Amino acid sequence: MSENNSTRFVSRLTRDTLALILAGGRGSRLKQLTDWRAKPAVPFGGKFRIIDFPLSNCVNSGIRRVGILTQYKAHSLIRHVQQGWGFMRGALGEFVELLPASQRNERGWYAGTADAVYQNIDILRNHGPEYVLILAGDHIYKMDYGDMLAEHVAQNADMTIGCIEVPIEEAKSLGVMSVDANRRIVAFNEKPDEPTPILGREDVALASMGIYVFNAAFLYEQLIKDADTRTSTHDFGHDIIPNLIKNYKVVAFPYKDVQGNDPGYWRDVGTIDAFWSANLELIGVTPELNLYDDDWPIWTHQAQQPPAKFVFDDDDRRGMAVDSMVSGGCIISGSTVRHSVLFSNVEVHSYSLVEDSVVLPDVTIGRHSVLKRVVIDKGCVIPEGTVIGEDPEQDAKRYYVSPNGVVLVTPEMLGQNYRYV
Ligand code: ADQ
Ligand code: ADP
Repeated sequence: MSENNSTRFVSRLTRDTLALILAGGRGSRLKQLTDWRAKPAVPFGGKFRIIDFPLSNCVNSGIRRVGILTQYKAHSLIRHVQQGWGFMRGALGEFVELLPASQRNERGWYAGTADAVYQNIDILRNHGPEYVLILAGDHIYKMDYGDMLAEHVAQNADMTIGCIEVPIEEAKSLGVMSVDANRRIVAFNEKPDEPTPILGREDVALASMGIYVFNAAFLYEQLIKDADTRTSTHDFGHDIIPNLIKNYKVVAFPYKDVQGNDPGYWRDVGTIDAFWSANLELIGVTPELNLYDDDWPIWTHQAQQPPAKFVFDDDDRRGMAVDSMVSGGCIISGSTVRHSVLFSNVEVHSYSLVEDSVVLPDVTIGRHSVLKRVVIDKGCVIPEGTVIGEDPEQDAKRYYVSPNGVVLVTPEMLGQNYRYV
């Protein structure tokens, strides 16, 4: 196929596709950061939320019909999507639609991921897509889904699963597959205690990214079958995939990022440690995840904010940030910020030091504070003279301290009940 024809081929496929983002999980390993919001709504990278990544991947791939399945603590997710993603052009058939668990059948709340999709079959059918792309709402990566759709069609597959090579230890928390020479999946185990390595490579396994392409009619048929199976937990990883590989053509699609890096950047910021380090990695000179790439922009809700401001205090002490990312609306006065990410509207007052920290939006840090290796949740007001990160035992009495010694501070831990998550 000539390049022109193949581009047209892919654009037809993306137009015929409806994407569903599974955004209902809590992400309990993020501790109190997800006490009030679902994991996909967790802020990331200075001004985004995690769900902006799969959503932007859809829009940039040319998939402009997107449903978001929500369940757990969906309020902030819903607000974010409504505020930030209203730019889709309804007149052209584009939409980002929220599909909250609304007890559409006798089963009640969404049981597993497959049940979440099953409960929306009538809505899917009404939209009439040819293909359904199912995505997890909680990973950070940049991927052109058009390539995966093209491969799905070229292989004449019933289902295609995005996959990535991971160290064998990490594979224990993922779905692990084995494939034949044509990348057809011949074995699949969800979160195995002993992951099967890739043949000849003892310490690497082939893991599912939790992203799936289905022919729509085939998906509906399988979901209905699964819904009638009493022994099923109605989950893609546990039930649907292990069943399908027995009788149908299920193919693995190896992930490349949009720059063509194989495997490319893909992060599950599922723990406080992973969340902290993935944010701080962005500060590096050439981070693996490039947020400054005009070819694959990450879209989000942009509040109107003035530029970040760095001011002297009364004693002529400089307010400054080095080796850091500082978002709009921040004011750093007479204090020092080092190797940190400050989200929007953070105020750091005089005589304070913020180091190796991730500060979510709308935080105020009082004078004479010292904060090191801290994740501060949205809306915290840090009282004057607060010291965190010097004495883990002391910190653990009041805050959450991660295995790597990162301290999480939320408004509740400070005795504040601000909650605009
Ligand atoms: P997990 O991520 O552990 O494994 P799961 O907890 O089911 O699977 O979450 C998948 C996605 O669905 C998440 O985005 C989550 O927010 C969402 N979700 C969970 N329950 C939901 C519900 N009831 N309603 C709506 N959305 C819900 C999966 C696969 C593995 C694969 C990993 C990759 O099962 O095989 O390796 O993803 O991370
Ligand atoms: P400190 O940081 O020393 O405790 P302030 O709270 O007075 O001092 O803030 C220091 C500086 O931050 C001010 O001089 C001002 O330039 C800037 N600033 C504070 N609030 C605002 C605001 N609402 N709009 C613009 N600038 C502000």
